[in-house]
Amino acid sequence: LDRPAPTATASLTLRRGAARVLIDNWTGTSTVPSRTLYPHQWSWDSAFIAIGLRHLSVRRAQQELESLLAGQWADGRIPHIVFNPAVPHDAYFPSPDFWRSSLAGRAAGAPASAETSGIVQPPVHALAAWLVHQADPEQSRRRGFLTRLYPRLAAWHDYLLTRRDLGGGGLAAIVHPWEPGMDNSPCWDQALQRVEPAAAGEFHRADLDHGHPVDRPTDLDYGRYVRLATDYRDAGYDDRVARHGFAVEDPCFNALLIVSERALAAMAQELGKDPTPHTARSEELTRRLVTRLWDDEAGLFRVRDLHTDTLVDERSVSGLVPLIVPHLPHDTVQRLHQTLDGPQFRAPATALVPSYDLTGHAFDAKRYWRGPAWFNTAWLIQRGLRAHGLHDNAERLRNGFLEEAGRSDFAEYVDPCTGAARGARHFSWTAALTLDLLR
Ligand code: 9WN
Repeated sequence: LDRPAPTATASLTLRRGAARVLIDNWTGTSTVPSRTLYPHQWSWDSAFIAIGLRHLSVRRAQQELESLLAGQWADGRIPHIVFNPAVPHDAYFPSPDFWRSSLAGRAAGAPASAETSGIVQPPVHALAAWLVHQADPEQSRRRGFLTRLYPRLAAWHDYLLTRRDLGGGGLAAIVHPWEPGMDNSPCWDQALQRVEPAAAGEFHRADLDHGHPVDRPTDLDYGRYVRLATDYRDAGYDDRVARHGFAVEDPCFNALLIVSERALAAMAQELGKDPTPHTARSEELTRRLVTRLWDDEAGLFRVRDLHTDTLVDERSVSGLVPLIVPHLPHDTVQRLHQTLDGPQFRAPATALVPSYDLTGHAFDAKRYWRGPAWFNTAWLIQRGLRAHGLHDNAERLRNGFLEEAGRSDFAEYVDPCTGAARGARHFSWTAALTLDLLR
């Protein structure tokens, strides 16, 4: 699966195709992940999208992040969805009338001016903001981009490291399977067993109007997602009083927090502020990530279930994404590299990284985060490989990414056993990260 770098002509075709996707998915203030499946603004999607948009229009990339932050809550949380009021409620489930953020979330500081969800997604935003700034520092300074973003992003990280340190071990916890952005990963199966699903008749799954049932989470999964979100909403989305039926520490989520904390340090420096609180925090987080989530025998990071305070016995791509953390112990990097190249994650038909262990008991080549290979995790891992000087592997992943993004018409994900495109097409972060890898 060693693909050559794209030729100049192939690069031009890819660049045009990717730009077309982002132009078509732009709503005027932000970008939808997909016109069909996801018709609102999603949190970590927007961060990846801004990273690509900066190559087309720095101004638009800034707007992408700023419109997301318009939905930020007073307690610092950045919601996982900011709803577009022009989109009919039946176009996506759960809709604003399920979350009821402006009413139910008032005490936790939900904005009155926008309807949002009440949960979060991985903190890629500060990394994205810093990369957007770097695309045109002069223009960014003129517009006061970082001056506006820095305090908001710092408040976001503060929220995660105070209200969400549910395990008391200094890492951020997630309280819903939608929060890590890997909704139906087998990593959550054990913890979800404890959650009584909402009855199927209580909700209508709009995702099945556009997506294929074999590609998507099951009805049982959805019953549990609805139950957890309902309970959180009924507790006013207030982490001080909510009794979370699901609480885990996810390696990918926390690795992104570390990298974003380093981006905050760079921003602080640029703004003439003291960067050391951020560098110290990123170092402390790195130590905690290794202490709490590293499994040397498995050769990757694992999820910690906070209800049992044990590591979950599943191997997923989330445990490989921490390669992106720059100051990992040397041995840890070597083990991660071996795991990535071993039988569990080296897929027969894609250069991308499968979302779950190919040899694992729950592996399913088609179903969303239970096996399919995704473009955002490949982008993160190739960045991590580069950060640790593993340039040949990074290049192999990059070339494979570009080839498969083009061949799949910018698919949401691919089947790692056949290479077939799955899920939505013209998916925004696939297009955005293509632009970034084309440089
Ligand atoms: C629920 C938008 C989002 C991504 C997630 C992906 C999927 C939503 C869904 O789509 O989740 O948030 O309806 O399945 O799992 O990573 O951010 O692209």
